[in-house]
Amino acid sequence: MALTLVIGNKNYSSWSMRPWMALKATGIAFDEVQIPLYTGPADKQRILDFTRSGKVPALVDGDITVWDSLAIIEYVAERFPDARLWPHDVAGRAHARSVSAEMHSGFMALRNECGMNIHRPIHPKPLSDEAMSNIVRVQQIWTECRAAYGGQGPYLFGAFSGADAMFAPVIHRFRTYAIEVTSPVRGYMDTMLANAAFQEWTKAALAETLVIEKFEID
Ligand SMILES: N[C@@H](CCC(=O)N[C@@H](CS)C(=O)NCC(=O)O)C(=O)O
Repeated sequence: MALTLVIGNKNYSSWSMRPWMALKATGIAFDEVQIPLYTGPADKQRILDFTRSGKVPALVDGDITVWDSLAIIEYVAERFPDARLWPHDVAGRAHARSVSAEMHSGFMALRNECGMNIHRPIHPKPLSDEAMSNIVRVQQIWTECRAAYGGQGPYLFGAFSGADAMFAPVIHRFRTYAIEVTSPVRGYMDTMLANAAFQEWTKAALAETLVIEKFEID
């Protein structure tokens, strides 16, 4: 039975993008159910019918439903070991899981001040000190990963991994908010921008016309 991934608007739903990228970039077949976010009780109920968390993403695999982006990526990594969503070596896996968990639980200021909005015209905006230090930390993570694993391929851990999926929306944030980045970080962003799955999500996001006013603040 095919997997079904329940997602929100591709333009705005950064949490949906993460497991979608993990599945798509590794060639795992899945169906998509897209439910527009913040439109009112009917769409909210559609999400609740899949997961009582009331949030996307959720993954349905037969009788099993997994919700929350990182739990879905962990589930997919376990269910499809050939997809190699985590690095092969134990140290690499520990590192990839740590940066993925750090992304999942942190960077609140960056997330709040630079929401993913793929169709936003590119321009900078004033950011708080907290957001600026989040940006420094993201660049530090990416630079350390690339320095350690760059010899094995162009992604954070050489081959594409769950960590790239977890950071994928940050590429759009850095791009649309015109964040100044170092040259190694730019190189990694270019790799992600050229990724076929990343481009497919982006194209679909740009084709969406539904606007969520509260995410169009700047
Ligand atoms: N920690 C969750 C966050 C999920 C989340 O906040 N999803 C948002 C969309 S990006 C959502 O479903 N919002 C709809 C709502 O709250 O009604 C994850 O990692 O998946």
